[in-house]
Amino acid sequence: MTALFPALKDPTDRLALSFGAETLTYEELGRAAGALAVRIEGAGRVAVWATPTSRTAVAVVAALLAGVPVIPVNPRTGERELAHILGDSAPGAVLAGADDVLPAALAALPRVDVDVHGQGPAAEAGAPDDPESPALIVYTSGTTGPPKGVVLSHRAVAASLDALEEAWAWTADDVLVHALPLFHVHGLILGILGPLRRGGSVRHLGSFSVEGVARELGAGGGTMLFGVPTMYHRIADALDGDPALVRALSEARLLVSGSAALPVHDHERIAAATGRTVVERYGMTETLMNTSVPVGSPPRPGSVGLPLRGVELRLVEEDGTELAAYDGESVGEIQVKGPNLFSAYLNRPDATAAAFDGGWFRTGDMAVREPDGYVRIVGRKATDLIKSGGYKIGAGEIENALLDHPAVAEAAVTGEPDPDLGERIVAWVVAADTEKPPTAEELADHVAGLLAPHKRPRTVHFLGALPRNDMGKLLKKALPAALAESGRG
Ligand code: MCA
Ligand code: AMP
Repeated sequence: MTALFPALKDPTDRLALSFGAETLTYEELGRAAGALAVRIEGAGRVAVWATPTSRTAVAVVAALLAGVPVIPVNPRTGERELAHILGDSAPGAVLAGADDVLPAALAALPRVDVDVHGQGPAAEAGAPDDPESPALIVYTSGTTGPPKGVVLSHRAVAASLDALEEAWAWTADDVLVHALPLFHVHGLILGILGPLRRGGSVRHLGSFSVEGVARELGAGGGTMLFGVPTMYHRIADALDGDPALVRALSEARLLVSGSAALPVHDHERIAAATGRTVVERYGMTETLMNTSVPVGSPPRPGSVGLPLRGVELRLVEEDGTELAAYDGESVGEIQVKGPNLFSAYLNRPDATAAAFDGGWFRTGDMAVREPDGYVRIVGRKATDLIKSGGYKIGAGEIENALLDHPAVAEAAVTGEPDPDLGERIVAWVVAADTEKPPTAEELADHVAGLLAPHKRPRTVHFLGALPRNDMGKLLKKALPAALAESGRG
């Protein structure tokens, strides 16, 4: 395979990264990452304290150059989730900024400070001896149990980014604007490694704001925007009465949404105000990118487009039969094959084996195919997986965290439709002492502290008992009726 970052081979003073006032040219990035790569060679795996800063970008590029697998860590990860990630992935060191304050579990590891102005020998371009060697281990939630570490190879990263180059006509002239977190595939692999692989540049906003998008896409010179549907929803809400935002979006070359479905209503509001259509692409931590609406094709709100180069996609019925129909109505589970796929779940051969059906990866997403091959996602197999703000969250991990609160006797978690977040986490709780139930805020803080703030329940309902069948199995569908009956709804 080619080097991951060809632009670091003969680096120029072109802008590579900008995080607010902090900017790095390819030459500066090459020197900083080159210096850091030398320091971490042979470190085994490294955890990266993935703040939305240039340090994270430099640390990840350095590790990839050194052939050291990276575990990006959400700086807001709660204690239980962090303990699981560190126990499972066993990093040999943590890379963080000199002034970052790390939680005890990470502070116990050998620490390597990331100096974004480090002066090393110019970096190698980053061609691993073995393309199958692990590049990143990204943790992702399942329906039950703690998150699993998805091992992504150099081959998978390069293949997926190069397929997007073709689908989006993505070049070194592109300036990508985004505000995504840097501990998931969307923000880190697509949003940072993507522009760097093309030799283009990225302007990261630090945190999402509609004003920031207008500023960086407009006068800031941005040509592309990546976001989750919640961000596009907030943009759509703001378009009326914000001519600068309308102009910035109208002038952008490409607006891309992913990580969850962008409602047709938001597609339409953006198209009506700006004349631009948002392109949707469909991916997953385990598969990186699978499909996209190709740039320049007619608008298709509600569709995630066609399989990307190298990706084979099929729909499979419940009984395992492959669907032949391209009729826009026969629903099957999406299964995929291709060079974009992950290598394995770390330390979980059982889960890895269960995720495949004769070489095809079972995505758990349900879809139909239109006569021209366009894929439309219509649902998800597992109701216990929630997508909130573009984050995948397992109901089971939140239920377990809630049950660990001394004032909680029983707990169930569901995802309810939410106009802003797509789905909102709702907790249904039986208090240990029904006379003195905990507050909703207390429970949200408890979950945020153990797992992560984005996993906290946004609504908490208190019930006298959870609805169960004769076998004692929880009936999640009956929760709203139980609440109405209890007179508390
Ligand atoms: C609130 N906060 C708390 C608590 N409540 N902190 C601790 N305890 C609490 N009880 C803090 C938060 O940390 C945050 O701080 C602030 O309050 C607001 O948090 P929140 O309400 O969660 O923010 P939001 O408004 O709901 O965020 C919307 C968002 C966010 C910006 C759209 O959901 C987001 O960034 N989503 C991106 C998800 C993503 O990248 N997914 C990719 C995975 P502060 O304000 O300081 O931040 S999917 C993927 O990778 C696949 C491959 C794909 O297809 O893309
Ligand atoms: P994650 O496990 O966090 O990587 O999330 C992957 C999941 O996000 C997929 O299995 C889909 O359910 C969902 N997803 C990603 N992109 C889209 C999209 N454009 N439309 C609908 N769902 C999407």
